[in-house]
Amino acid sequence: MFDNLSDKLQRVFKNLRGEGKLSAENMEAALREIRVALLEADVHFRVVKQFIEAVREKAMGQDVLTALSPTQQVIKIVRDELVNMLGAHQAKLRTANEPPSVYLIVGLQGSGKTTSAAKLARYLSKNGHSPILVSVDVYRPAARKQLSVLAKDLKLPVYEGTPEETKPVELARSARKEAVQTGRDILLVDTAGRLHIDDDLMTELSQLKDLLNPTEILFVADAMTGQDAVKSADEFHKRLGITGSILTKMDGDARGGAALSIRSVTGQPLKFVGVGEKSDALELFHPDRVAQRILGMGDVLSLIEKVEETIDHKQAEEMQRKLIEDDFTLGDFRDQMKQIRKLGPLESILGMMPQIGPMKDLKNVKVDEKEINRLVAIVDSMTPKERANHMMISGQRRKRIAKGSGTSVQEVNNLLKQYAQMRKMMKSLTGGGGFLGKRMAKMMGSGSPFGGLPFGR
Ligand SMILES: Nc1nc2c(ncn2[C@@H]2O[C@H](COP(=O)(O)OP(=O)(O)OP(=O)(O)O)[C@@H](O)[C@H]2O)c(=O)[nH]1
Ligand SMILES: [Mg+2]
Repeated sequence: MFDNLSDKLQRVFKNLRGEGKLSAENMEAALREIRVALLEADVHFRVVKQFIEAVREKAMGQDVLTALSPTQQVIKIVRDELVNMLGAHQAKLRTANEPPSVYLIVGLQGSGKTTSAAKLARYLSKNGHSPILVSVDVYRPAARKQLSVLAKDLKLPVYEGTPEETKPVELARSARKEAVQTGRDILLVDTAGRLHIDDDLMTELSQLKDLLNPTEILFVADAMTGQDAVKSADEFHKRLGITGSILTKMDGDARGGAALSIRSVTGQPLKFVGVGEKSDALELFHPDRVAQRILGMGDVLSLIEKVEETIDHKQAEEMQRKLIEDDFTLGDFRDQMKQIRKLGPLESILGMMPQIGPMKDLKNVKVDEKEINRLVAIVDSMTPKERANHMMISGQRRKRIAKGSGTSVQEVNNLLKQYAQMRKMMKSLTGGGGFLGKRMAKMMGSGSPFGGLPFGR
């Protein structure tokens, strides 16, 4: 998402480093380039202006220019300013003193309100809350149904309303009553969107605000709409007073400008980002981590958290034991690939790696997730005996396996080769530490073909 910006900033720093001594002149040139990079990433011009001024002021200070490693200092200044611009701290959701806390979800049509409401409910229930949902979108016929379906999938309660309740405020009032009666501590209110901000929409939202006295008014913005998202966030804030934003579709190829501007323009923090259509594709927004990522320093913390969350520790330990005892079969190879696949889109994982040293080239690695599925299919087509001992797989059997998995003999051969390579490499990597944490980093850094995984350039 921040690829272009990230590339450009890193080039600026590289050039600065190449200059040897840092001077007011080459610092000015660097600032100009940073400015262009930010504008090209679609960051709001006012935010860019503020940013550049803040960096200039700090970077032109005497001690920076004469410091031992001036470029390092400049990078640190840019990093700190990025964090500042993004909101300094991870902004938590607030809760009311007396439950239920009401979160009003607002935004333009199609921005992702309903999806985000469901994602938030899931997130909250996983974090010790008991949310209930209600849709007050009485205009689009399928809107309320959409939320009900999502909630049912998540096994979370939703207030469906009665046939008599045709107005948003009526639905909201009853939903809150229901929340109190059923002991739910958070009520998520999904509202209707409009193509453009209009008075009707704002009046309706104001009425809901007056009625519910929400703890959070979360503005949902579609990152793909770039500056339009920022502009409407600003307008919603002026008319309604939002308390934070959720930026959706960050998994798309948006240039990231909205993410970088929305906090500065509204003065309200970006709390979550949506990174996919599924209910679990919601992430807390960490300004410092995102800044690190933009500067190519990687987001190792998020990566570790993700691995921790996803990896089955028992299985990882078992895997480790097998590796040490040289007992790592094709079946294990398959299971490991499945685990890695569970981590989510591999590109997003690689994006969290620091872009330094041997890892720098990782950015250009193309990950073919279909390829992983094919490999899994090949191993699935083997007999348990074959999975335990790959040496017994004859040419004839390779043909059958290829047929059974809808692949070619060549692909089967390749997989067996990769597996053999992986075993060899694993043998040289045995030792203490978490399996997919340290190991994965080592595997990647070693310049090996990703432990036989289907990563190509
Ligand atoms: N890729 C991706 N798609 C998303 C994300 N969030 C929402 N979507 C998709 O965007 C589309 C619109 O989402 P909705 O949640 O229905 O949007 P809405 O704001 O409720 O729309 P209205 O109720 O019509 O105003 C759906 O197809 C969602 O699956 C996201 O983070 N990533
Ligand atoms: Mg909706």
